[in-house]
Amino acid sequence: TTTFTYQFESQTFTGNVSFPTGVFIDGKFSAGSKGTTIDVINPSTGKVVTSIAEGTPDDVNRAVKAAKRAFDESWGLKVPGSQRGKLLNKLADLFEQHSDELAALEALDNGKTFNWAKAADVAASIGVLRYYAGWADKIHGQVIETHEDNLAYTRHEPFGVVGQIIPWNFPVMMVSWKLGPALATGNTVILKPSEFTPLSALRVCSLINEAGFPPGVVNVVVGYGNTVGQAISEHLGIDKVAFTGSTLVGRKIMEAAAKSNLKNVTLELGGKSPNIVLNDADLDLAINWSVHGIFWNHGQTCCAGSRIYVQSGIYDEFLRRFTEKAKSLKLGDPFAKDSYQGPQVSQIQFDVPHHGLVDAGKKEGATVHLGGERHGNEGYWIQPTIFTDTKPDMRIVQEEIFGPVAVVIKFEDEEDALRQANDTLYGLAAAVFTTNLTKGIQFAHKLQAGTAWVNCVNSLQPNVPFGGYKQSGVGRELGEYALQK
Ligand code: TXE
Repeated sequence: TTTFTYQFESQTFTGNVSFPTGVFIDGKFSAGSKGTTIDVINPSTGKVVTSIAEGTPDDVNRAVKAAKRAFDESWGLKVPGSQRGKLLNKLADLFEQHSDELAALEALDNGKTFNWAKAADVAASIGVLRYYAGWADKIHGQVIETHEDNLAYTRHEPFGVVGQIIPWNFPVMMVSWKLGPALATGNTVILKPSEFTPLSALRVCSLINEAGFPPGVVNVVVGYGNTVGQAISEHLGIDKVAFTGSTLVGRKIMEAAAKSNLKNVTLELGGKSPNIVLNDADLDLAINWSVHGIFWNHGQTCCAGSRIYVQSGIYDEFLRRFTEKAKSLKLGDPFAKDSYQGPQVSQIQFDVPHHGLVDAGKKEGATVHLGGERHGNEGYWIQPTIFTDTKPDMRIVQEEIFGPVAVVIKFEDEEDALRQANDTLYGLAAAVFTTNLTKGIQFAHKLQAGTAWVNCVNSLQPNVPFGGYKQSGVGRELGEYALQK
């Protein structure tokens, strides 16, 4: 097992960060069964940081055996909820103690800025772990009266071994969203991080040992989707799979689950979330949130407010000030104090938004109002980009771009805005800006989305459920809801 030490020297974080590079099974790190490795790239430069062990389907088999044994012998309902909660709280403490390090790892292989990673991703992860630690000893069923001499009761039992496949856009936060409810309810886990961003999850493995979780309760196998991801989805020894990623892969996972053992599936998939700004909106508020909605995390956010519908009375002023604000965002070294935007995560996540969709928008005749080009000569930066003069059926209006690319669309009539907002195969999130709260709430109820925000965006709380309508997903994460399935 190798541990790699990376030396950071930046204005924000200076020091060494060590992270293990093996597959993590039964509490131990080892090479993958084939002995091959995956190169981890720093998206700011396009250069290799290190290489880590490549997990394989054989490693998944090994992990399932360890997870099953741990479930039967040292976890599940054998361990009191209070003990599961204590360990989750200990893990949260360790996240707190190592938050600089975890944030630095996010900046290193994901490219998000250190400051955002620390203030948002790592802080939110701690909140989620603590929230589920609190639930661990409060999970119970009901007593149901059936007849005077008779009663029935329900028991909330864990699934057993659960598979968790997560993406690269919020690497450490997705670890917490997945581990929190699964461990609180007594499941054991095989987690597959994205092959692009494995470093923070690997570091978390050593924190899991340090916290004192019994070996085999959490196993982490980094590998490719079509090998390790597929093996998890079709494994007969896995009782549930939870996935966050593309709608395309979500379909494959559901199919593999159906064809194997009908394992329970939750999916958190893509989105093309509308953000509606009405004539009576507080413009400062609407502009600030709209900028954050699409440009935060470089547009690589499943609930990004990528379609901005603005009512005609304020359209010109909104567009002018939204553009100014977008122009002022500082692109640069993720470790620099004043950077807002780092690079896209990978060559492919640069090519698809930039060469695929931005070029499609230009060809289909939309106006590039701002940006539309690469930023810098190395790494994967895309300029904050705004399209106007779009048509509803254009690809940039319909498809998830997953880059810093907004379409701003003028509308007259509120009913028309609602119709356009709902004209999508997705339904993850939506937002409306208005100072008339009654209208805001009425609007929110008519938006076909798992989450509808009024006068804010991207507000994710540990205790509030999150998930999609339509092809944005199946099931809910976070909140009490995530304990149920
Ligand atoms: O996602 P994938 P990609 C969207 C976004 C993005 C697009 C493609 O639009 O541009 O998806 O990104 C694993 N069986 N989102 O291709 O492939 C993979 O290894 C099992 C939205 O990177 O879905 C990784 O761990 N697993 C999204 C995870 O799936 C498979 C976040 C996600 O990768 C697999 C990411 C297979 N056959 C992308 N193939 C969100 N909802 O936030 C791949 N994987």
